[in-house]
Amino acid sequence: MSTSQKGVEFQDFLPTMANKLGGEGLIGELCNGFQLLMDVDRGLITFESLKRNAALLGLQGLKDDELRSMLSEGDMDGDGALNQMEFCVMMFRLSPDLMEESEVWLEDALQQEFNDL
Ligand SMILES: [Ca+2]
Repeated sequence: MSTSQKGVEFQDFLPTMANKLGGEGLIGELCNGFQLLMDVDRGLITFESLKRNAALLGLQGLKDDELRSMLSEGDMDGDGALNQMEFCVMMFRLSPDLMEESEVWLEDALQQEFNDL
């Protein structure tokens, strides 16, 4: 497992989000993605729950093996699923390409959140 990957390019994306939310709000928002993806019964993101919910997040273009590699990338304790902490850490290590796609659903999620207020 590669833990030395550096240079994730958040530069385009983070300032906008940070302005809207503040630093802690931004982290909270990224972690909220966990709620959308998790298997409600287990409270974990499993391959099945990730696959089931990927389309919600605009990630339906990802193939099974890409979803699996997302999981194994983030899975630090080796149980084959992501808990919230693992997911949050993974969000910060995602590839720039994926962040670009995620920006769309994050914007949507933000919109909904603001609408709810
Ligand atoms: Ca895990």
